[in-house]
Amino acid sequence: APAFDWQDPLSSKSLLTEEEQAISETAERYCQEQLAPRVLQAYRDENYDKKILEEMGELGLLGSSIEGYGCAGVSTVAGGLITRAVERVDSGYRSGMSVQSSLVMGGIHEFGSEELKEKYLPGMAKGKILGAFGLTEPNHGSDPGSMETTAKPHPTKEGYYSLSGSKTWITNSPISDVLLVWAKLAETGKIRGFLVDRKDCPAGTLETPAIKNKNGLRASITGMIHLDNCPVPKEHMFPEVEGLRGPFSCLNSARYGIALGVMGALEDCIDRARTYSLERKQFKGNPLAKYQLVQKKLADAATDAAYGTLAAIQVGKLKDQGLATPEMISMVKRQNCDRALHHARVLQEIFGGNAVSDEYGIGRHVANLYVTQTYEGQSDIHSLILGRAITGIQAFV
Ligand code: TGC
Ligand code: FAD
Repeated sequence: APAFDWQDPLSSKSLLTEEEQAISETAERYCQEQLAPRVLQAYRDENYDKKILEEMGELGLLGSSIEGYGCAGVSTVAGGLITRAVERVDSGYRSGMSVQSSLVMGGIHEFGSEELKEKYLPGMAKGKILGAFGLTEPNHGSDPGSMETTAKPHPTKEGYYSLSGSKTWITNSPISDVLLVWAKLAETGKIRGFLVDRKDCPAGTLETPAIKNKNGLRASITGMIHLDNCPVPKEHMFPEVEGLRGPFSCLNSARYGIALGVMGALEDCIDRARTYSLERKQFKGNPLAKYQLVQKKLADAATDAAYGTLAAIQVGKLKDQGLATPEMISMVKRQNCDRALHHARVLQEIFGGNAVSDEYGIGRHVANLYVTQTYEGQSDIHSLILGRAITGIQAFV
């Protein structure tokens, strides 16, 4: 008779191919052996070790669903299982990887010229060239369509655009070699994607200061991008795509990765809370796990983790068949981030005062999961995307 597995209650594993299971195991092993031992200190020091991307590159974990250019070409679900393994350790480590893989490599692969793909993708797949994705601006977060960053023909350099403007809250920007910057072309007012290569930028035209003292995602590095008449070769503008379809197409993949990724963070919270509740005794030597209120917290969290995982696997399979809509991705991104944050906060209560110590890890997940609910479309924005699809009425403005 089958036995109930509290770590995979609805047997999501049975939906995976052998290759997907093998990729998941490789990623989980790397993350538990190599990332888990260093995350506490990294979080305390607010330090992101960029060697991590090289290590991931050696294992073929970067840009994993891209075919060719040194990438593994695995399924969307397999890519999601990688983000889940990384996020089980820390959302910040997953963030660094998502930006590299989905937002920048994915963008170059989908919209870049053949020359750009050949020039950048193999080095990025190895984690030797690091990327950042600049969409959000100080005055325009949920509404990137109102961005102020502009690109116009460079006044003195033939064959170059000149980019000016500021982006903020940009993952990896201080350590990035290439920055995918979205800017409005002055001639048309349309949004275009520009691949800014740091080594081509004269002094004073590109600054990427770090944003320090974050109270979440501290194991990831975040910064700004300041462009002051920065010269960018015309062939570094994505040739075909214009408008928000460009950045949002990249976001579809990254949002999918978050949907499965945060299930890893939630599962780690469940695992830690279960262990703690079995060990900690209160009232006549009983473990906390004996009390019904504690069991309900674990049951609620395990149920949403299992449902969220199944839903994300389903959307991944549809995506590979060309049958996924952006709204499906909004649904799993919103639901899984909201439920992961909610349950992490509830499970934190099981640790009592000890939850306040960073040694127990639960507070770190709570702080990180707030960020996952906020970036790549805050949950209320995804509600409006879904509401628009359900009613046909746009409620953003
Ligand atoms: P809207 O009218 O809805 O659309 C404008 C154009 O874009 C197209 N489009 C999409 N295309 C592909 N995939 C999608 N998901 C798409 N969503 C929209 C749409 O078809 C249209 O195309 P066209 O050709 O007709 O022009 O635009 P809007 O201005 O009304 O948008 C509203 C809204 C709220 C949907 C949108 O602005 C939104 O999603 N806002 C959230 C902003 C956001 O997600 N920012 C993410 C920044 S990057 C980031 O956070 C990285 S964190 C990384 C990490 O560390 O892990
Ligand atoms: P705002 O847009 O000001 O929204 C504030 C609140 O108002 C939200 O709750 C929102 O839902 C709500 N709201 C806004 N408009 C409406 C409306 N019409 N109806 C109802 N409610 C509304 N961006 C990048 O481009 N690249 C990155 O790599 C990146 N990395 C990030 C890393 C971190 C650590 C963080 C914190 C953010 C990152 N971001 C990045 C930015 C992120 O995408 C934005 O923070 C997010 O899109 C929200 O924008 P905002 O912070 O300006 O909030």
